[in-house]
Amino acid sequence: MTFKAIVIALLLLVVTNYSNSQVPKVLKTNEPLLNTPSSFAQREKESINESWKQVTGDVAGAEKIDFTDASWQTVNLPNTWNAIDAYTQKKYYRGIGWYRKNLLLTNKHAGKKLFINFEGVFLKADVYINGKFVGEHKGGYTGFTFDISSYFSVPGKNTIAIKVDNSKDLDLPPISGDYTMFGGIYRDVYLVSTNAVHFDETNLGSSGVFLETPVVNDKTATIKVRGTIANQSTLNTSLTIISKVIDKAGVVVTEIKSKLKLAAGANGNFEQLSEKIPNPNLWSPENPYLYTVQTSIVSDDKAQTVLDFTNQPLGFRWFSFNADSGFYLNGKYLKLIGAAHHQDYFGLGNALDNDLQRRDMELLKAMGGNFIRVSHYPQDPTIIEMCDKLGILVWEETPLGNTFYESEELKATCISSLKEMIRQNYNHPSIIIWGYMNEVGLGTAKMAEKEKKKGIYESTARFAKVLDSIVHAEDKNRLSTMAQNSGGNTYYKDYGLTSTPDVIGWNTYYGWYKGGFDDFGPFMDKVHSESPEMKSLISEFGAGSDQRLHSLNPEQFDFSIEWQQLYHESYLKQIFSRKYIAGAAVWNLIDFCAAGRQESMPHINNKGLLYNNRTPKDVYFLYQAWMVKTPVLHIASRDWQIRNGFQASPKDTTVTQPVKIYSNLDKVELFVNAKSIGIQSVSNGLSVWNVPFVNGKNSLIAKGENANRNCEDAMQIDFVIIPAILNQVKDKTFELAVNVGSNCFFTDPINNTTWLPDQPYKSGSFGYVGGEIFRAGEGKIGHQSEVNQSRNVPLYQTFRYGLSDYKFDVADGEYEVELHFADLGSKASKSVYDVSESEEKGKETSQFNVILNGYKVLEDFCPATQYGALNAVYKTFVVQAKDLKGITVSFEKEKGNTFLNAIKVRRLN
Ligand code: GCB
Repeated sequence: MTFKAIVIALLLLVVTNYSNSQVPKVLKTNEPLLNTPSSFAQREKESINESWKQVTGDVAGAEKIDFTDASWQTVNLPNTWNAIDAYTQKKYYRGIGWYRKNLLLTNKHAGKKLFINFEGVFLKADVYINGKFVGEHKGGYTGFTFDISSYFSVPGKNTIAIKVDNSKDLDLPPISGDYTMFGGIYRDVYLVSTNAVHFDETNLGSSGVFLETPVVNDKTATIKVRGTIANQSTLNTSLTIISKVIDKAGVVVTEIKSKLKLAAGANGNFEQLSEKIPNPNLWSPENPYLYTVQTSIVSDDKAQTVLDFTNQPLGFRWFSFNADSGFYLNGKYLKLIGAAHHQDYFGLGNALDNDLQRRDMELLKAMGGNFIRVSHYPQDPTIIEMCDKLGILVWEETPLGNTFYESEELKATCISSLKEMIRQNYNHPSIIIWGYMNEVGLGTAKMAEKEKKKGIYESTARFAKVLDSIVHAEDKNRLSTMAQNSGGNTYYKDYGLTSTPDVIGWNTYYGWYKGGFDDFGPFMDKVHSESPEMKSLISEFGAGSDQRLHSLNPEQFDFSIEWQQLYHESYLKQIFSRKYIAGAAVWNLIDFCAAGRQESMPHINNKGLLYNNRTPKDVYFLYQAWMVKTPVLHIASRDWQIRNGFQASPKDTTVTQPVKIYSNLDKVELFVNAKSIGIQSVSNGLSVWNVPFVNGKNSLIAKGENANRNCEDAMQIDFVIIPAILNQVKDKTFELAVNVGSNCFFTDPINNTTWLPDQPYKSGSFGYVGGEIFRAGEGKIGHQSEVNQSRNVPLYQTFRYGLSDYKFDVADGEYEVELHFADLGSKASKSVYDVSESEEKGKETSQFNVILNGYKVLEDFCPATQYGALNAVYKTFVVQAKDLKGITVSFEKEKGNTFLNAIKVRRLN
């Protein structure tokens, strides 16, 4: 082989010819890579993502060669048509869209077998080449490949047209879920060209080659390689199949050879078993050591041409779940701690490039995560490739959630997606469990007709058994799982769903949707004692948070950063103190698009440990403090850089507020404005400080004690002390804003105005008189619907109703009073989520008068009918405060209730 040929061969190895695999940058072997002079692999895999034409809507004749697509937009893949609307409206576009591309094939493609491979198209794809229908694929989260050799003109110009459909279709999973079902060709597309003899490209989108490790322990391991080879040539052929296991240094640690004869046009299977490999380097989160298995098809003639080859990742590891003592990897106890992951990014929808996918997994690893629930559906191949490389154990699942009903088509797609997922990802050592249902009884539980409900549970349970047996038939070495909702414990058990999969995942939201977070541990203990044989882990737990909301008195469902902190602090302790809980995946690693959801950030499910732009929230560092070995030090409530606090008495020059530090160090020292305020021990990753803030800038520096003194974290806080006696403030820039009916400070990120939490009126200060905090259901504060016409949605999602007055004991002068209203209580405002009927029933639409220092400023004021329920209404009035009587806003009920969402007073003169 000439030097040039060797270079070309190596380049081809690196650049073109592998799927989902760990390929050393330069393959060095301790023997010539291939022992034939003129041979190099005859396979090419080329991305064809560029310059597609795209249009939303169905267009007659769009598959035809001579169709004019000049008016369509030009896009590169990955692409979704919901990149904007899903983040701004509940009803984003779900329907048909078309993509077209011209592809010039040159002589190099002549005589090749050609395949088109899609990594993911949501939800249904009809593929046409040069006007002819090639095939259809159903299921939006798994890849698929078509043999298109006979459709293309080579050399020549070819037209690819894809009709994509993301319409809601009850026969296609996911039939339910809060996450956005973005439509489009949102993952990479490849043209694969092979020799006429090649690994089977049409085995459900897989590589056609499957690896197993029949023996694996710390002393020895063997590998089994099996697959199918297609002979699409017109000649009978004799082949040698060579599989080499190559370590990271490029050394071939074992080689297996076998023979296969294939008649013209025939497919044939092969299976190879290696010799024992001594002292395998075991794969684990600390040591994600990957070997490469390079399998080649070599012609048995004199030329010994390499006809095809593939590189697959190999990790030597074994694992087990124990109902009493949790999870073991390579014989050692390991608590699985990580997060679930959705796949969108603000402005891009689900069409992320591979760099962004890689970064998500790096962020999980940097958090100390050793576990991911790839949910609720298979994701980009890059995700699992990264889990292999970084040492993150994987639960991957197919997207049947909430409900199920007997439909042959639905069942068929669930089955095909499950098989595709398993075959496409079979070789990844990071994967340990396959899931096939999420909270599948939850939708059914709400059903009123008893018999119908029973029927659905029974058929769900029957179908779970079918899916479970498919998992085991496809993969004998991994386990099956299903996520169940803690609320459905009894029906899962009654219908046998709890005993169908090998491992049960529990989605538990105690402390968020219901109950307190301290109910979580006892719930798990109960489940464990009732079913001691059940192997369980926590597949979801989480609390929403919004960087604009902070609280010194956080409470359930207030979306404050501080409630999310408390929630995870508590869950981590409870999870770690129960060995039988094999592990836990936080819901969710990253805030994700849930178009139908409203809450504090409409269209976003904000239970992430990171914001959607991938900036970490405080709780990300709490996980680091528990999981990471290198020093971690983080001053928490990091988003809260503009704080306000009430002076306790007029002479005080400081206001004391708590500040948390997350760390894995034993002891931490905190300096406030350059003065140490002490040294504290850290327990469960946490230390809590009482920090005396001065008016104006405050610098906080945390330092590790002793050996870790060099470890430091700092933040600056602008603190505004609110005087105890307001009428002593003579400053004409005086302004006070209140988030009425809320326990939270709300900071408007655009102008930094902080709206204070509400308080009862205190003489000399301010506050409400009478009324109650609005709770939409089960004690949760506020309403979860989007309030329109304001960027400050959370400010309007809470209110106080039934109040008689709002008072400010301000100094004499002229003031502007801003009153903010949005009727949350009227029937018209019923939210799509969780608003209990009883709260809403029988309510009259609220109408009242507003009187400002004795003047009726709003008469027969009925925001819901005049402006629409859930619309922000904002009125300003000018008022004179005289004779030290301050400002009193009075509310006079006519119908329903009086209410107020926010109020601001601003001195004018
Ligand atoms: C669940 C679902 C998940 C939701 C989550 C939530 O139980 O499995 O898809 O996003 O709750 O945040 O409500």
